[in-house]
Amino acid sequence: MADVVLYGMAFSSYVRTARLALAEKGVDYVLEPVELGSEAHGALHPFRKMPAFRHGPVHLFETFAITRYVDEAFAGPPLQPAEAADRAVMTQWIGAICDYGYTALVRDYLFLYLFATMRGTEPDRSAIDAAVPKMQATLLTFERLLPPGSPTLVGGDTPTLADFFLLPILHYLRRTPESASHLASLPGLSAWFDGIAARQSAIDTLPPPPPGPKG
Ligand SMILES: N[C@@H](CCC(=O)N[C@@H](CS)C(=O)NCC(=O)O)C(=O)O
Repeated sequence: MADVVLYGMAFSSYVRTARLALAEKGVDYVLEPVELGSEAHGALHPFRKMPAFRHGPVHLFETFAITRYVDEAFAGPPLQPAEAADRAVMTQWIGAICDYGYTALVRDYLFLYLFATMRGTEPDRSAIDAAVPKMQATLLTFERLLPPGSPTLVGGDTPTLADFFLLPILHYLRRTPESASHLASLPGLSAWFDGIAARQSAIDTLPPPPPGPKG
């Protein structure tokens, strides 16, 4: 049995965040798929979400907990700032990405495209039109929070966990029309994305296309 196991699907943005942290630290691990919502899944994650994580006797869920553990338990480059104030800014970014960002960008917008792909139907045009203003406002807020010209969200030269929470979401937003054109108008976020997406960890964790309709 592998020493480090990440449970989840490679197309999930949160799973990719955990994979990015593991890749940046150079940790060998196995990515084990879960049957979403199954009893076996419930045994791994009490809320039946992904990812879940195991390292020997350590069992974890919640991506921030998993990635902090990966950073602190393994050798390799630090993924959290040394200074308390910078670490707080990193945590602030992660909170904003997982709360306001995930809601406006993923749940209320990207999922409209994802579920249509999974059903093999056209996305709901009126629902997309209703979600676009919040998606645009959220990305504009992220653009304004990014320190000017910075290659990282916190402002240093090297990425922190915060960068690995936002990258997987922007990866998908660059593939849907309204968000792609809005991102093209945001120079800071666009340059930030290009820098982080060029890292080896990002190339090694590129997600497969979302699953299509069954049967
Ligand atoms: N707060 C959780 C969120 C995890 C989450 O929402 N994962 C999504 C995939 S990106 C999921 O499991 N979705 C499946 C479902 O809701 O059934 C974390 O930080 O890990």
